[in-house]
Parts: sequence; structure tokens; C-alpha cells
Amino acid sequence: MSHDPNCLFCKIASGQIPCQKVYEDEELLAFKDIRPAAPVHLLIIPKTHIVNLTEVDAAHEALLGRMLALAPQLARENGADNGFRVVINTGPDGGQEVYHLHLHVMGGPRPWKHG
Ligand code: DGP
Repeated sequence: MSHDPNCLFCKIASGQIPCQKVYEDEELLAFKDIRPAAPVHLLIIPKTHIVNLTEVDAAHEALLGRMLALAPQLARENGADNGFRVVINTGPDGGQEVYHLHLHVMGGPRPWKHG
């Protein structure tokens, strides 16, 4: 498990910084986005430090699959029961602000702020 002591989401994953957790297992953590762009806005992160999709290799395929497969369950459990959107911002031109891989799960009744 890789850990970057300067990374915000590593600090959240290790419990150093609090979050509104909605799911946790050995590999993944999911919590509410602090600046929601939709009525339901969750972030799913791997606990291990991966900067973004450009750093992903074949060894991460199962982990990425688990992140995606978790999205519908968490969307449903958190009230986005009529559909949702998943987004992974990658790099400067992808609008990535936090350089620890994360999957946005956005849903809930429209209109959304950025919908
Ligand atoms: P991105 O642009 O894809 O890197 O999105 C980063 C998201 O992380 C953004 O929607 C706001 C959210 N965020 C930033 N800092 C915190 C934090 O300290 N706690 C939580 N829960 N979310 C955060």
C-alpha cells in the first residue's frame, strides 16, 4: 500500500483528516464530496496512493473494476436511485484538483449545479 504523507486523500484514507464516510473496505474508501455539484456527490478512492489514470497499469485493473462496480450500490444507498454520473478528472486539462485517483459519483434530482 503506497502512502504520500502530503496527499489530502491519503490523509483522509488514514483517518488523519475526517470525512463523511459512506463505505470502507480493505482497498477502498468512499465519502461525501465537500463541494457537492449534485444532490448526491460521492468520491470513491483507492486507499493506496495512485496519482491518476495516467499512472494506472495492468496491476490496477481489478482495483479500478471494484471502484466502478461499487458506484451503483453507493448511488442507490445514498439516494441517487434514478441514475447517476461517474467522472474521473485526470491531469490539469482534465480539471483534476486533488492528485489522488478518485471516482466522482453524482446523482439525485436535477437540475444540478454542473449538470
Ligand atoms: P477533482 O477536480 O476531480 O480533483 O475533484 C476533487 C474533489 O475533491 C472536489 O470535488 C472537492 C473534493 N474535495 C477537496 N477537498 C476535500 C476534502 O477535504 N474533503 C472532501 N470530502 N472532499 C474534498
